[in-house]
Formats: sequence, structure tokens, C-alpha cells
Amino acid sequence: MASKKSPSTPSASKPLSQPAETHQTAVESDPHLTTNQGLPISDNQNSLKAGVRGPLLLEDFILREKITHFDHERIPERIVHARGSGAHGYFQPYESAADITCAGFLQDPKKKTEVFARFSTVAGGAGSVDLPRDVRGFSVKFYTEQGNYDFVGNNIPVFFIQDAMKFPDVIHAVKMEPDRGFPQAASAHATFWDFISLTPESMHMIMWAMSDRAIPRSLRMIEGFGVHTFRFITAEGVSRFVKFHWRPTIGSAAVVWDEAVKISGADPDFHRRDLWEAIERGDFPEWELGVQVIEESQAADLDFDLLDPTKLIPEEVIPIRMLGKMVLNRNPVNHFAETEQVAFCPSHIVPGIGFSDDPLLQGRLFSYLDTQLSRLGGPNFHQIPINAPRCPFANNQRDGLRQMHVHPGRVAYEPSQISPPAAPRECPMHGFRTHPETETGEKIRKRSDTFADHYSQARMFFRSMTPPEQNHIASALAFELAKVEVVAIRERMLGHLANIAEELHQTVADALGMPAKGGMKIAPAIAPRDLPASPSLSLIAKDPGILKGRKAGIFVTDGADAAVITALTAAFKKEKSAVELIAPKIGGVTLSDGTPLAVHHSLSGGPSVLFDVVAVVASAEAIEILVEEAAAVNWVRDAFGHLKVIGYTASAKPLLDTAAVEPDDGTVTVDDAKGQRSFIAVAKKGRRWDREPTLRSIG
Ligand code: HDE
Repeated sequence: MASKKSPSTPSASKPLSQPAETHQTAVESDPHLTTNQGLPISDNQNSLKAGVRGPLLLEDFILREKITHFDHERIPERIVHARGSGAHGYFQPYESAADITCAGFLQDPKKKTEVFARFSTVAGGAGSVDLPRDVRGFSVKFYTEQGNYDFVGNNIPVFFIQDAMKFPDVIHAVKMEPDRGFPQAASAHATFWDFISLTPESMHMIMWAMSDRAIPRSLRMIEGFGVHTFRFITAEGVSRFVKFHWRPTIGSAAVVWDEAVKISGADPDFHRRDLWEAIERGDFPEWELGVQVIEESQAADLDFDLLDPTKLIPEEVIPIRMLGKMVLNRNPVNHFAETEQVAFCPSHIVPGIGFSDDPLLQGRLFSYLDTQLSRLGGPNFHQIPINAPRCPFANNQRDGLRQMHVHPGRVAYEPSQISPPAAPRECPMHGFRTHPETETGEKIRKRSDTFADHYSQARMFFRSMTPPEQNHIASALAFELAKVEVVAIRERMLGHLANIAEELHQTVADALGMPAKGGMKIAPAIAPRDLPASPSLSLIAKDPGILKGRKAGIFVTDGADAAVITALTAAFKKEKSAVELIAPKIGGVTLSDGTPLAVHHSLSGGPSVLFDVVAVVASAEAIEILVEEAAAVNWVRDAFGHLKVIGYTASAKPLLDTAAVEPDDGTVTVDDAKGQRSFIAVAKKGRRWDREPTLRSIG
């Protein structure tokens, strides 16, 4: 506990709040390195040996303490969502939501509530890459005055399964296969598709998981969803159903699959770094929190069961009411203490919010507390600073592993006549009350018939996508199924796709080289219906057309035009886009006017996949050499292939020619102010989707 404080990071080893302060103060005035018992250490470089070249002595308690602590540095990683990135911030409501909920943090527009958010992938281990095709977790701990409220959602509004009983199965199927220990963080393997092909309820989620949503450009750009139906309850006890939504204020965007593959090698920490750097440069990620509100009487009119977590309510049917905004403005001080030790539980709610009987949610209410017991070593994990409520908390729970509080007094029960007057008592006025729902029915293990339509919303999702997004879904399915060596699994999946959309089935069958009309015939429990399309589900359709929050990469060389670089950098900054410079060597370049210019990346360390929009500002002499350099040619070729807008000085044109760049609206010369303006205007529109069919076929 009494670890030494580094003089350069005065608060680094300090608990965020809470007790234990006493452990620190003992060393605060002592600059020496000590053991955990406070014994000053005279030599931190050499172990105790029998002679300078002799064996180590068991007596070296200092070495043993240091190594033992090191050996136990890791705690069990989360069984799912192991790889995460976190940040601190606040939530502030726009106005009082008292008409729908009495939750304290949603009442006063002047009041900010402290939050900690953690974003994660699902399938991979803690050391896996940031950009596999996967669902992203979206968790937020609100430290409210009525206790901690944990929002534990995903970036996809529906789930693979309808009943908690199936969760270990779907996760075992997607995780690395147990005999061989691979693949890590990938659904493209036989066991996943084996399970999915036998689980028709997963088809809607599969459409989302194969869509661009599963390869987000940035964690700052993901949408978040509560998935299940929850309740909002007013002070008068009126209950309504709600579906939660988080919307990033800079809009959502994805990478293209080939970028995801390359980014995973070029920067496995792409998302974590992006979140960290954005917060460090003051470009704070923001999300609006909203709800779709459904009157209890309205629930029966919906054409699906609100308790079924494989269904969503289109915004076109019930619009989202925005309640307030979350801003993440502070990076963690210590990844382990905060991001790793944070414990989210869907059962952590506050008055004004309630659960529905969704059988997946009901299972989760048990699971998260249970998992913390093994991950965080016992029932006192709420005392770890990142988990501790910021409001006072008191009860008669005592002792247990890793107890950090020293509870005074002889009474740890109630009722009691001898407890002090200030001892905690239940509070009928302000205490949490479960909504008094009437439950009737047999004890039964059975899926409700109202959960049986597995294809209509999958079809709705697919048909709501723009053509490029539909092609991406087909390509993702073809890629994943091509990795499944068991032909029967592929055939069964084709059978499901035929039930979702014939055009999708045919495209994937063609891409797999499976016979025309290939696949198994799968009889749906309920014939799929043609629901109206929901354009709000498409990312491309609601692209905000901004550069804010994006990153530009300018490739510069010796002799490059200083004025052009200055103008472009200023133009991107004006749009609130980050700018990074790339040069053949990390030592930087000397510009046309003789000034030296420092850069952020060398060519090999800064491939164009890391940027949203790129420019090449180069001298003719440098380009003459670079056309022979594969890394430079690929930099441009990839940018073009990934549909990026490319700005270039006329002198750089030979490099574009060597990379077989076909000039189009998205390739713009930037030598003068007019060109620079039109480059920025085109760049704002985002990727050149019209280029894609000329470059890639499905599969
Ligand atoms: Fe989780 N889930 N889950 N899950 N989940 C966990 O809890 C579980 C589900 C989600 O950033 C675990 O602390 C069951 C849906 C997120 O720390 C565990 C079921 C959704 C996170 C667990 C589900 C989620 C978790 C593992 C089916 C979206 C990461 C470590 C009944 C609404 C939280 C932990 C963080 C983590 C169980 C299904 C979201 C094992 C049993 C649906 C974002 O308790």
C-alpha cells in the first residue's frame, strides 16, 4: 500500500477518494524507495548473492517482496469485454425530466453529475487489438447523489440471444476455440457460425455485427444503446417503458474492412490512442443521452414484444427525446486502478429507473455482481475508489476480503436500542422502491410465442442501409463464412440469408462460389414481413459532413512548399480537425523556404490508414525518389483504395500516377488558395463511396 510517490507525478499513487489516505501520508515526506513495510531500500539494482558471481540467497526478502508483488499484478480479466478504454467526465441534463422520471440526476439543468465511461470490445482478451469485427461495449457509471447508476450497454441496439440461459453458449462459440486457442478476437471461425446458424433469433444482430457498426472509426463516434427495455418512473409512481440511446455529437463513422485489417497491424491501440489523444488536446468527446418513451398502454400496439432484446423500435415510429449531454474531459491517471478495476452492474440503478422482465436483462441482474466477486476478489469491490459512490453510503455489512473501512462501534445490525442515534436506518420516503408490477403465470421453461419472428427486423435493417452499406454486409458475411471450413454451416447460413433478403442471399452465395440458389431451406417459425425501412439506422445516410473530430495526415518532403503546408494546417484546424505530418524520416524535413519542420510520423509509422483525409505536399525532387519507394506508393494507393479525399501539389502527381490513382472528384490539387478551399469542402463530405464499386468486388 505504502508505495513511494514519484516526485514528478504528485498525485499518481493517491487514492481518488475514500480512506487509505493514512497509508500515504507516512511516505509523503520520505523520498526514499521503501519496501511495502516502509523499510528504506539501499540497492534497487542488485539482488543478494553468495559472492558477486554466486547464486541468489533465499534470504533476500526485498527481492522476494518485489517479485511476488509483480507476479500478482494481473487480476482475472473480464470474461467478455476484456479490452477496454475509459475516461472521466460529467453528465448534464438539458431540462428537468420530472414528467417521466424522478431520477435525481435528470432533474436540474444546472447540475453536473460526475461519470466514468468505459468502452470495450467483446470477444478478445485484454491484450487483443482495437479493431476486430466486434460489438463495442458502452458503459457509464453515473456517481449520482442517490447512489451509483450504471448504464451497461452496447453500440448495437439488439442482442444475439433472447434468454440469459444462452449467454455462456454464444460467448464460448465466439471466443477462441478451446482446443487450439485461436482465433483471438474474431468471429470468422467455425464455432461461432455453427452456433449462429442454429440460432435463428441471432439473425437481426448478425446483420448489425456484419455491418460497418462493428468496425467503428473511433470510440468517440459510436452510438450507445441500453438494448433492453427499461422503465422510467415518476415521483407519483407512474411507470413508462423506455429504450436508452447515446448519440455522439460529432456523428458516427466506420473504417472500411481493409483499413481495419491494416490498422490492426499499424496501430493495435488505434481506438484507445484516439480517445486518449482527443481528450489530451481538449477535443472532448460528447454524447447526448436520449430515450424513446413508450406508454404502458402503447406497448401492446407494437408489432413485436418489448421484452424481446432482439428487436428495436425505429426512431421513425417513436422519436428519441434527448435528455442531456455527457462530456468526457479527463483521462484516467492509472489504467489498472480505474479502467480495469471499474465494476459495472446493470443492477446498480437509482430511484426513477426500473427493469423490465426481458429475460436477458433479468439474467444480467445476477451475473455482474457475481463476476465482480471473482475479478475483484470479494464483496468489498465497491470500496475501490473508482467504484465507490460519491454520496455517503452506510449499512451493516461488515468485514470480508479486502475490507478497507475500519467500522467503529459494537452494533452491526438493526433494529437496535443501543446503536448511536446516527446509525443508518431504512428510509421509506426516499429509498428505492421496485415498481409494483403484477406478475402471474406458471413456473415454466419456455420462450414466449411473441418472441418468434426472427427475420422481419433483420430484413428491415438490411433494407434500410445505403447500397455501399449493403455491400459491406455482404462482403463481411462472405469473408467470415469463407473462414468456416464446414460446408454444412455455410449452407445453413445461406438458408437464413434467404429468409432475410433474397438479394443478400444471392450475393453472398455468389461470393462464396456456392451453387446458385445454394443453401439449406429453413422454415421460419413466423414468415418474415416487409416492414417500412428506417433510414435512421444507416450511418452513411446521416453522415454529418464535418471534419470536426477527424484527423488529417499531410505527407511532406524536403523542399515542400512551406506556404501550402501552413495554409492546409490552418484550414484543418479551423474545421476542428486534428492534423499530423508524415515524412520519409522521423527527423523531419527542410521546407522550400529553408525552415526545418518537425513531423509526427515516419512513413512506415504513419500509414495513410490512420487518417480520415490525406494530402501530399512534396517537392518534385523528392517525388522522383519516392516513386521507387513501395511505402510511399502504398501510402497513396491505400488512401485512394480506402475512398479518401486526397489533396496533392502538382509536383506530387507522379506519385499518384505510380499508385494508379484515377483522378476523380476526391483528388484535388492544393497549390493555391482556391484548390485548398475546394479540397476542404470535398473532404467534409467524407469518403467517396462512388469510387468503391470500381475498386472492389464483394467477397
Ligand atoms: Fe454483459 N457481461 N452480459 N452484456 N457486458 C459483462 O461483467 C452478461 C450483455 C456488457 O466495461 C461481464 O464486469 C450476461 C448485453 C458490457 O466493464 C459479465 C449477459 C449487453 C460489459 C457479463 C450479458 C452487455 C459487459 C463481464 C446475458 C448490452 C463490459 C465482466 C444475460 C446491453 C462492462 C463484467 C465494462 C460485461 C454478463 C449480455 C454489455 C460476465 C450473463 C445484452 C458493456 O458479468
